[in-house]
Amino acid sequence: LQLETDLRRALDGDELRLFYQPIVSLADETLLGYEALIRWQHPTRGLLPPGAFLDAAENNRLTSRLGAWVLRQACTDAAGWPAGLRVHVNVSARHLAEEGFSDLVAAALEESGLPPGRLELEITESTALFAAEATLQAVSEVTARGVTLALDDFGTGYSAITALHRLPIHTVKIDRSFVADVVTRPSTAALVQGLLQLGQGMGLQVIAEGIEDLEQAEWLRRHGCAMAQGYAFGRPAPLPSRAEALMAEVLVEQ
Ligand code: G
Ligand code: G
Ligand code: MN
Ligand code: NA
Repeated sequence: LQLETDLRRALDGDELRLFYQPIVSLADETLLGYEALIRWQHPTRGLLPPGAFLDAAENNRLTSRLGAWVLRQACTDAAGWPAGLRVHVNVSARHLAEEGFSDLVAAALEESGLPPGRLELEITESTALFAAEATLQAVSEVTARGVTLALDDFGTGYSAITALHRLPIHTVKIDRSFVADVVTRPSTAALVQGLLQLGQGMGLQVIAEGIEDLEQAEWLRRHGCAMAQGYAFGRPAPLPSRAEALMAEVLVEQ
Protein backbone atom coordinates (compact mmCIF):
# COMPACT_ATOMS: atom_id res chain seq x y z
CA LEU A 1 0.00 0.00 0.00
CA GLN A 2 2.89 2.31 0.84
CA LEU A 3 4.42 1.40 -2.51
CA GLU A 4 1.23 2.34 -4.31
CA THR A 5 1.01 5.72 -2.54
CA ASP A 6 4.67 6.34 -3.29
CA LEU A 7 4.23 5.37 -6.93
CA ARG A 8 1.33 7.75 -7.37
CA ARG A 9 3.54 10.49 -5.96
CA ALA A 10 6.37 9.44 -8.26
CA LEU A 11 4.06 9.74 -11.26
CA ASP A 12 2.89 13.17 -10.16
CA GLY A 13 6.37 14.32 -9.28
CA ASP A 14 9.67 13.89 -11.00
CA GLU A 15 10.97 10.57 -9.69
CA LEU A 16 10.75 8.24 -12.68
CA ARG A 17 13.70 7.97 -15.03
CA LEU A 18 14.37 6.28 -18.34
CA PHE A 19 17.69 4.55 -18.76
CA TYR A 20 18.77 3.60 -22.25
CA GLN A 21 20.72 0.56 -23.42
CA PRO A 22 22.37 0.60 -26.86
CA ILE A 23 21.30 -1.76 -29.65
CA VAL A 24 24.12 -2.29 -32.13
CA SER A 25 24.84 -3.86 -35.50
CA LEU A 26 26.96 -6.99 -34.96
CA ALA A 27 28.71 -6.54 -38.30
CA ASP A 28 30.45 -3.31 -37.35
CA GLU A 29 29.16 -2.38 -33.88
CA THR A 30 27.48 0.78 -35.15
CA LEU A 31 24.74 2.14 -32.93
CA LEU A 32 21.22 1.46 -34.24
CA GLY A 33 19.14 2.71 -31.34
CA TYR A 34 18.34 2.28 -27.66
CA GLU A 35 15.91 0.34 -25.51
CA ALA A 36 14.24 2.48 -22.84
CA LEU A 37 14.26 0.85 -19.40
CA ILE A 38 12.40 2.44 -16.52
CA ARG A 39 13.94 3.23 -13.13
CA TRP A 40 12.49 4.92 -10.07
CA GLN A 41 14.64 7.43 -8.25
CA HIS A 42 12.99 6.88 -4.88
CA PRO A 43 13.61 9.67 -2.34
CA THR A 44 14.61 7.29 0.46
CA ARG A 45 15.17 3.87 -1.14
CA GLY A 46 17.46 5.02 -3.93
CA LEU A 47 17.35 3.93 -7.55
CA LEU A 48 14.82 1.11 -7.93
CA PRO A 49 14.80 -1.38 -10.83
CA PRO A 50 11.51 -2.15 -12.61
CA GLY A 51 11.16 -5.48 -10.79
CA ALA A 52 10.69 -3.56 -7.55
CA PHE A 53 7.58 -1.70 -8.66
CA LEU A 54 6.13 -2.77 -12.04
CA ASP A 55 3.99 -5.51 -10.48
CA ALA A 56 2.60 -3.06 -7.94
CA ALA A 57 1.73 -0.72 -10.79
CA GLU A 58 0.12 -3.57 -12.70
CA ASN A 59 -2.07 -4.51 -9.73
CA ASN A 60 -3.16 -0.98 -8.96
CA ARG A 61 -4.33 0.27 -12.30
CA LEU A 62 -1.31 2.48 -12.54
CA THR A 63 -0.12 0.55 -15.58
CA SER A 64 -1.65 2.89 -18.10
CA ARG A 65 -0.38 6.04 -16.35
CA LEU A 66 3.07 4.59 -16.07
CA GLY A 67 3.03 3.31 -19.64
CA ALA A 68 1.86 6.69 -20.91
CA TRP A 69 4.69 8.43 -19.08
CA VAL A 70 7.25 6.01 -20.55
CA LEU A 71 5.96 6.39 -24.11
CA ARG A 72 5.86 10.17 -23.99
CA GLN A 73 9.27 10.49 -22.36
CA ALA A 74 10.92 7.97 -24.70
CA CYS A 75 9.50 9.63 -27.83
CA THR A 76 10.54 13.07 -26.59
CA ASP A 77 14.06 11.86 -25.84
CA ALA A 78 14.39 10.01 -29.14
CA ALA A 79 13.18 13.00 -31.16
CA GLY A 80 16.40 14.73 -30.09
CA TRP A 81 18.72 11.94 -31.26
CA PRO A 82 20.46 11.68 -34.61
CA ALA A 83 17.89 10.78 -37.27
CA GLY A 84 18.89 7.16 -37.87
CA LEU A 85 18.47 6.04 -34.28
CA ARG A 86 15.39 4.12 -33.18
CA VAL A 87 13.87 3.80 -29.72
CA HIS A 88 12.45 0.59 -28.24
CA VAL A 89 9.74 0.91 -25.60
CA ASN A 90 8.49 -1.99 -23.46
CA VAL A 91 4.70 -2.20 -23.33
CA SER A 92 2.74 -4.23 -20.80
CA ALA A 93 0.13 -6.61 -22.16
CA ARG A 94 -2.53 -5.03 -20.00
CA HIS A 95 -1.78 -1.54 -21.21
CA LEU A 96 -1.75 -2.61 -24.86
CA ALA A 97 -5.24 -4.09 -24.51
CA GLU A 98 -6.61 -0.95 -22.87
CA GLU A 99 -8.88 1.34 -24.77
CA GLY A 100 -7.07 4.37 -26.08
CA PHE A 101 -3.65 2.75 -26.37
CA SER A 102 -3.18 3.53 -30.05
CA ASP A 103 -4.40 7.10 -29.50
CA LEU A 104 -1.76 7.44 -26.82
CA VAL A 105 0.94 6.25 -29.23
CA ALA A 106 -0.32 8.70 -31.85
CA ALA A 107 -0.27 11.54 -29.32
CA ALA A 108 3.24 10.68 -28.09
CA LEU A 109 4.51 10.70 -31.68
CA GLU A 110 2.74 13.90 -32.59
CA GLU A 111 3.76 15.84 -29.48
CA SER A 112 7.39 14.80 -29.82
CA GLY A 113 7.65 14.99 -33.60
CA LEU A 114 9.28 11.55 -33.65
CA PRO A 115 8.66 9.82 -37.00
CA PRO A 116 6.60 6.63 -36.35
CA GLY A 117 9.21 4.48 -38.13
CA ARG A 118 11.68 5.27 -35.36
CA LEU A 119 9.51 3.74 -32.62
CA GLU A 120 9.50 0.01 -31.87
CA LEU A 121 7.18 -1.38 -29.20
CA GLU A 122 8.44 -4.44 -27.31
CA ILE A 123 5.82 -6.93 -26.22
CA THR A 124 6.31 -10.30 -24.57
CA GLU A 125 4.73 -13.60 -25.42
CA SER A 126 2.31 -13.17 -22.55
CA THR A 127 0.74 -10.47 -24.67
CA ALA A 128 -0.29 -13.20 -27.07
CA LEU A 129 -2.19 -14.89 -24.25
CA PHE A 130 -4.18 -11.71 -24.01
CA ALA A 131 -4.63 -11.94 -27.77
CA ALA A 132 -7.98 -10.50 -27.26
CA GLU A 133 -9.72 -8.50 -29.93
CA ALA A 134 -8.59 -5.32 -28.18
CA THR A 135 -4.93 -6.30 -28.45
CA LEU A 136 -5.20 -7.19 -32.14
CA GLN A 137 -7.04 -3.95 -32.80
CA ALA A 138 -4.42 -1.82 -31.02
CA VAL A 139 -1.61 -3.66 -32.77
CA SER A 140 -3.13 -3.16 -36.20
CA GLU A 141 -3.71 0.54 -35.50
CA VAL A 142 -0.17 1.27 -34.35
CA THR A 143 1.50 -0.78 -37.09
CA ALA A 144 -0.69 0.94 -39.69
CA ARG A 145 1.00 4.18 -38.60
CA GLY A 146 4.43 2.71 -39.26
CA VAL A 147 5.35 1.81 -35.68
CA THR A 148 6.98 -1.63 -35.48
CA LEU A 149 6.63 -4.49 -32.98
CA ALA A 150 9.34 -6.55 -31.32
CA LEU A 151 8.70 -9.86 -29.58
CA ASP A 152 10.78 -9.64 -26.38
CA ASP A 153 12.23 -12.55 -24.34
CA PHE A 154 11.68 -14.71 -27.42
CA GLY A 155 11.44 -18.40 -26.63
CA THR A 156 10.88 -18.15 -22.88
CA GLY A 157 7.09 -18.16 -22.84
CA TYR A 158 4.58 -20.69 -24.02
CA SER A 159 3.22 -19.01 -27.10
CA ALA A 160 6.08 -17.66 -29.18
CA ILE A 161 4.94 -19.46 -32.30
CA THR A 162 1.34 -18.35 -31.91
CA ALA A 163 2.51 -14.78 -31.38
CA LEU A 164 4.58 -14.94 -34.58
CA HIS A 165 1.66 -16.45 -36.42
CA ARG A 166 -0.96 -13.97 -35.29
CA LEU A 167 0.78 -10.67 -34.74
CA PRO A 168 2.62 -8.48 -37.26
CA ILE A 169 6.00 -8.93 -35.59
CA HIS A 170 8.95 -7.03 -37.10
CA THR A 171 11.72 -8.07 -34.70
CA VAL A 172 12.39 -10.97 -32.35
CA LYS A 173 14.70 -10.54 -29.39
CA ILE A 174 16.46 -13.78 -28.49
CA ASP A 175 16.32 -14.02 -24.73
CA ARG A 176 19.55 -13.63 -22.79
CA SER A 177 19.12 -17.03 -21.12
CA PHE A 178 19.90 -18.63 -24.51
CA VAL A 179 22.73 -16.26 -25.31
CA ALA A 180 24.36 -17.04 -21.97
CA ASP A 181 24.89 -20.69 -22.96
CA VAL A 182 25.33 -20.36 -26.71
CA VAL A 183 29.11 -20.80 -26.75
CA THR A 184 29.35 -23.53 -24.13
CA ARG A 185 26.33 -25.72 -24.69
CA PRO A 186 25.88 -27.48 -28.06
CA SER A 187 22.14 -28.01 -27.59
CA THR A 188 21.63 -24.31 -26.90
CA ALA A 189 23.77 -23.47 -29.92
CA ALA A 190 21.50 -25.65 -32.07
CA LEU A 191 18.43 -24.03 -30.57
CA VAL A 192 19.70 -20.52 -31.30
CA GLN A 193 20.67 -21.52 -34.84
CA GLY A 194 17.07 -22.70 -35.26
CA LEU A 195 15.72 -19.40 -33.95
CA LEU A 196 17.99 -17.47 -36.33
CA GLN A 197 16.81 -19.59 -39.25
CA LEU A 198 13.20 -19.07 -38.25
CA GLY A 199 13.77 -15.32 -38.11
CA GLN A 200 15.48 -15.30 -41.47
CA GLY A 201 12.80 -17.46 -43.10
CA MET A 202 10.06 -15.18 -41.83
CA GLY A 203 11.88 -12.03 -42.85
CA LEU A 204 12.23 -10.82 -39.27
CA GLN A 205 14.90 -8.68 -37.70
CA VAL A 206 16.70 -10.57 -34.94
CA ILE A 207 18.34 -9.02 -31.90
CA ALA A 208 20.37 -11.17 -29.51
CA GLU A 209 20.01 -9.92 -25.95
CA GLY A 210 22.31 -10.12 -22.97
CA ILE A 211 25.61 -10.38 -24.82
CA GLU A 212 28.22 -10.10 -22.12
CA ASP A 213 31.43 -11.03 -23.91
CA LEU A 214 33.02 -10.90 -27.32
CA GLU A 215 32.98 -14.67 -27.76
CA GLN A 216 29.19 -14.65 -27.65
CA ALA A 217 29.11 -11.65 -30.01
CA GLU A 218 31.42 -13.41 -32.47
CA TRP A 219 29.41 -16.65 -32.37
CA LEU A 220 26.17 -14.81 -33.08
CA ARG A 221 27.68 -12.71 -35.83
CA ARG A 222 29.11 -15.82 -37.48
CA HIS A 223 25.70 -17.50 -37.37
CA GLY A 224 23.97 -14.64 -39.11
CA CYS A 225 22.56 -12.59 -36.24
CA ALA A 226 22.60 -8.95 -37.35
CA MET A 227 21.86 -7.07 -34.13
CA ALA A 228 22.74 -7.24 -30.47
CA GLN A 229 22.28 -5.75 -27.07
CA GLY A 230 24.10 -6.47 -23.83
CA TYR A 231 26.66 -5.36 -21.30
CA ALA A 232 29.43 -6.05 -23.84
CA PHE A 233 28.15 -3.08 -25.85
CA GLY A 234 26.77 -0.90 -23.09
CA ARG A 235 24.78 -1.03 -19.88
CA PRO A 236 21.48 0.77 -19.41
CA ALA A 237 22.39 4.36 -18.49
CA PRO A 238 20.72 7.75 -18.32
CA LEU A 239 21.03 9.87 -21.44
CA PRO A 240 21.61 13.57 -21.15
CA SER A 241 18.41 15.51 -21.77
CA ARG A 242 18.23 17.45 -24.99
CA ALA A 243 18.78 20.70 -23.11
CA GLU A 244 21.82 19.25 -21.37
CA ALA A 245 23.17 17.93 -24.67
CA LEU A 246 22.74 21.34 -26.30
CA MET A 247 24.41 22.97 -23.30
CA ALA A 248 27.32 20.55 -23.59
CA GLU A 249 27.70 21.42 -27.29
CA VAL A 250 27.69 25.12 -26.48
CA LEU A 251 30.34 24.56 -23.83
CA VAL A 252 32.47 22.53 -26.24
CA GLU A 253 32.24 25.29 -28.85
CA GLN A 254 33.32 28.00 -26.42
O1 G B 1 16.08 -2.87 -16.80
P1 G B 1 15.82 -4.24 -16.24
O2 G B 1 16.70 -5.39 -16.69
O3 G B 1 15.86 -4.26 -14.74
O4 G B 1 14.33 -4.60 -16.66
C1 G B 1 13.66 -5.66 -16.11
C2 G B 1 12.36 -5.89 -16.80
O5 G B 1 11.51 -4.74 -16.73
C3 G B 1 12.53 -6.22 -18.28
O6 G B 1 11.78 -7.39 -18.54
C4 G B 1 11.90 -5.06 -18.99
O7 G B 1 11.26 -5.50 -20.17
C5 G B 1 10.93 -4.50 -17.98
N1 G B 1 10.79 -3.05 -18.20
C6 G B 1 11.77 -2.13 -18.16
N2 G B 1 11.28 -0.90 -18.45
C7 G B 1 9.96 -1.06 -18.69
C8 G B 1 8.91 -0.16 -19.06
O8 G B 1 9.10 1.03 -19.27
N3 G B 1 7.66 -0.70 -19.20
C9 G B 1 7.41 -2.02 -19.02
N4 G B 1 6.16 -2.46 -19.17
N5 G B 1 8.38 -2.91 -18.69
C10 G B 1 9.64 -2.43 -18.53
O1 G C 1 13.02 -8.22 -20.65
P1 G C 1 13.86 -7.18 -21.27
O2 G C 1 14.65 -7.71 -22.41
O3 G C 1 13.16 -5.93 -21.63
O4 G C 1 14.93 -6.81 -20.18
C1 G C 1 16.07 -6.13 -20.43
C2 G C 1 16.85 -6.26 -19.15
O5 G C 1 18.03 -7.05 -19.35
C3 G C 1 17.27 -4.94 -18.61
O6 G C 1 16.79 -4.81 -17.32
C4 G C 1 18.77 -4.98 -18.59
O7 G C 1 19.25 -4.40 -17.39
C5 G C 1 19.11 -6.46 -18.65
N1 G C 1 20.31 -6.69 -19.41
C6 G C 1 20.69 -6.05 -20.53
N2 G C 1 21.88 -6.50 -20.99
C7 G C 1 22.25 -7.49 -20.15
C8 G C 1 23.39 -8.36 -20.11
O8 G C 1 24.30 -8.32 -20.95
N3 G C 1 23.42 -9.26 -19.09
C9 G C 1 22.44 -9.35 -18.16
N4 G C 1 22.58 -10.26 -17.20
N5 G C 1 21.37 -8.54 -18.17
C10 G C 1 21.26 -7.63 -19.15
MN1 MN D 1 12.70 -5.40 -23.60
NA1 NA E 1 14.33 -9.76 -23.07
